[in-house]
Amino acid sequence: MSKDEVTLGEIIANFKITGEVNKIEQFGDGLINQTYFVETKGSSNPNYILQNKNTNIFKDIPGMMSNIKRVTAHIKSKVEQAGGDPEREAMTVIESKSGVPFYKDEQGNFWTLYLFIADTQTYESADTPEAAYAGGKGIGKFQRMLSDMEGELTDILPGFHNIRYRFQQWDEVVRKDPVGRKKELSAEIDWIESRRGEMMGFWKLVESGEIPTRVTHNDTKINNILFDQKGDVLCVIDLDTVLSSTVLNDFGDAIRSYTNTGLEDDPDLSKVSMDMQIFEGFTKGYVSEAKAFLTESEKRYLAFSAKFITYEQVLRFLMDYIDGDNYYKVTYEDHNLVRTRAQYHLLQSIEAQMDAMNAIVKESCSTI
Ligand code: ADP
Ligand code: GN1
Ligand code: MG
Repeated sequence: MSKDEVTLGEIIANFKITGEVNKIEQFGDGLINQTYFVETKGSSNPNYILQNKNTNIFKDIPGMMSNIKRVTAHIKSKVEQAGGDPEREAMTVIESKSGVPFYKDEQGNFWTLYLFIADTQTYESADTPEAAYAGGKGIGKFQRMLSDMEGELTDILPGFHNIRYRFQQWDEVVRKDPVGRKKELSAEIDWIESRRGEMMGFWKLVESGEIPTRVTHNDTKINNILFDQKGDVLCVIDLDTVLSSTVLNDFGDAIRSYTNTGLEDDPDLSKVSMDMQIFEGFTKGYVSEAKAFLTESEKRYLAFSAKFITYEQVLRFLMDYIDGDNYYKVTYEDHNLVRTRAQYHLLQSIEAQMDAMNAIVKESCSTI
């Protein structure tokens, strides 16, 4: 084993695992945490997913893990009632040897461990309307299973999809311009400012309660879902952001990633657009499950939520670029600016197709 593996091996030794560690390697394409695959010796022992949690972003890991324990316990009970496999259809948190769902090392880093769910597939975008339908059904089912969970979750990320809060952050970062990047960005800043009123208008409906608050995932991009070999959603993962918010965040963020014909950080804007057939597939799958709880006000804003979340993502990438790249992992100097432009191109494509999107939502809600 390499030096890093030895160190990681020492971390894992603090968790209640079954079997002996064979190999540890970096895993996945997440933008926030460091993720590792932990292989154990012997085919009867489970493998694991180890994560070094990003404490720059997550300030309350015990609170986060307590939310995740509650959500996974609730989902597992639903899966069991339906005769499914709770270790494949829900995340399983492995406790540390001191009996808590995380381990804090001597440097103050927080680590978590989950059972690895084998024989799955992950994607960066949906290739077919059928795949999008499966994804929509998966997110709708995730929300439906949690729709009767009692008690509030701890708000470990205050203001996460709260655009009023994002504008406060934005105003401060733009004012400070800490690394002097603002002077080149007047067009990009105008993309944000010209839509500010519209976005606040929507958010006021959430603040007034006209659009209700429920248990939501808040990071439903397609690579946070494990599909089985048949292409059905097996398990919704990356539960770090489970919070009480509007389900529209989950629908909107999924549309932002599923329907994109290019990459989230595509330097070639001609590849980026919103695919209507994928939108239709996802919407139909989502509504088939979510009709059990959606209110009229939620249905009315489903299509708009894709615009809202994509706009928010443009703002977040641009804000991080102006701030000097402190939030998202970047692999080259202008990465956050490239992401900003690609997401803005997607936003324009969504805006151009809004009438057709609303028509599909209306039809799906009345016929399914
Ligand atoms: P991040 O918060 O950095 O996005 P994720 O929790 O999404 O981290 O994990 C990164 C990747 O690791 C996922 O996209 C997925 O491919 C894989 N992964 C995470 N948890 C599991 C699991 N329990 N079983 C199998 N694969 C997983
Ligand atoms: C982050 O953790 P990951 O890579 O699944 C981010 C999301 C963004 C996304 C953009 C906690 O998601 O909000 O939409 O990157 N997660 C957090 O790809 O900020
Ligand atoms: Mg992720």
